[in-house]
Amino acid sequence: MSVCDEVYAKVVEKHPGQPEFHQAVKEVLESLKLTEAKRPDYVKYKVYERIVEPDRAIIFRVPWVDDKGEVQINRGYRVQFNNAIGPYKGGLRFHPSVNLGIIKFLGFEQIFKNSLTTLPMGGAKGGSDFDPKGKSDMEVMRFCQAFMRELFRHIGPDTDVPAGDIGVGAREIGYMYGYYKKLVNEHTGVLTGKGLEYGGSLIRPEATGYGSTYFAAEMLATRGKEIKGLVAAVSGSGNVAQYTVEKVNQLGGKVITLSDSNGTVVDEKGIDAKKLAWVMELKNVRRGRIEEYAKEFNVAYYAGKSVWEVITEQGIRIDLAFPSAHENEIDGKTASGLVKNGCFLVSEGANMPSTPEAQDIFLDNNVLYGPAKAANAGGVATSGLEMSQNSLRLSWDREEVDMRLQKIMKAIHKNALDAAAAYGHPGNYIVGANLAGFIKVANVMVANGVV
Ligand code: NDP
Ligand code: 2IT
Repeated sequence: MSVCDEVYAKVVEKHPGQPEFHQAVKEVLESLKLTEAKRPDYVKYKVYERIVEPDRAIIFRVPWVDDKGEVQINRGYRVQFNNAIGPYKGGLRFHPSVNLGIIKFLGFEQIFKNSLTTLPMGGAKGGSDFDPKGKSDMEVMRFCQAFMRELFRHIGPDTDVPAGDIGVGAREIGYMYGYYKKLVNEHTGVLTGKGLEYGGSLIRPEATGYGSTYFAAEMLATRGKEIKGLVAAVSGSGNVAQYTVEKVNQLGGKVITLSDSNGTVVDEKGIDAKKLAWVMELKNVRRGRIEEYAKEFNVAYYAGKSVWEVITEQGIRIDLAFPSAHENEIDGKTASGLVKNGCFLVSEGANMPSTPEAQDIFLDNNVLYGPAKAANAGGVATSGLEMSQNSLRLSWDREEVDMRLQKIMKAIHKNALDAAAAYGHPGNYIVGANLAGFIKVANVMVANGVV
């Protein structure tokens, strides 16, 4: 049995009932096995054992009062996973499905993703089982303040810098930042994704979707292809999905799908800039459902179906897939459906959107498969650029930030490809991203001793 196999068995035993965490760890350890023989120092320093155990996991009660005057109790989390290469960094997710296992899987992935960005950031994640859907702005504000009332003592610009994720966007970051400032009496870069007027960075809202599209373009270039003229399916209709559509359009592609947790729309004519502006108003201002798109533009709506089920069941031809909603949204069946319907590239905007079975199907069918920790790293990379600007006390213009983002996505793509080739798996971006992300962190964990 390899060391990594033993470590995985222990993780399953010591973290029961956390299947998403097991899934994320298993995929990474499969890749890390390749380093065991070459790096006896990693074995000696027990880097594999140490990297799967969070530095700390903070769980707290979040009591708040709703508009009816009733007391509500949610649970808050912050898992600070690894700070070998920089302060803890990673988003906050507000969604009823949040539990400790979900936050641990996301925090674990973040270690390698953040390392890949080339910037000095450790890995963390947090959030709550609070559901912002259907809540008034004042309720969301009171929740955010209650959440920060505990979180503030665990974070700081050189300690841990949270940001957004599902259910946490500009509004929530604004309320949390305002309350942090009130509590600590400091105006610092303690959160990213801030509004432009109080320390935010241009391009941060766009960065995850733009980044996963840039990553797709890099993968296509290895086969002498470009996005221009290709048909894409995007899932979700939140932050990542919206800016993926924008960038695919700008690069001359056509996006024909969007979804939310209620269903999927298919618009064969393409979701152009005008329709996208309508979606942004629907989702970010009115906070409505994607079903309204079907009525507004007279296209098909599939209630209760994911984008991937609709493509599979309706036999819709696509070239590119950008899963941008949530974990495990593509399973083995729909992965086969995608391949059957012409899909030859998957660039993951969401975190861990493909099940292990789906990943195997993509690899077996020579699909250009860009795993989340590489493909969606543009978001946290631009958070890193926001931190740099906060430290410098100046702001870069759009062109400067976008140029840096593009450079980072190119570097991630190259480093992943190089690592995959160096360890005998050319073209396998899963192995490449895991190893390129890991080696930097592991070297520091050896250099800094057993801490
Ligand atoms: P948003 O909250 O802005 O949007 C999420 C979208 O996904 C919504 O359309 C939502 O539908 C849908 N969705 C979420 N959960 C489910 C579910 N369980 N079933 C069906 N649909 C669901 O989040 P983001 O766009 O920020 O995040 C999307 C993904 O991208 C997540 O996996 C996140 O971790 C990842 N990511 C985000 C980054 C960022 O910078 N924001 C960076 C890197 C990755 P509904 O409104 O109905 O819930
Ligand atoms: O999953 C992710 O990388 C994010 N939600 C963004 C994290 C960040 O700190 O910008």
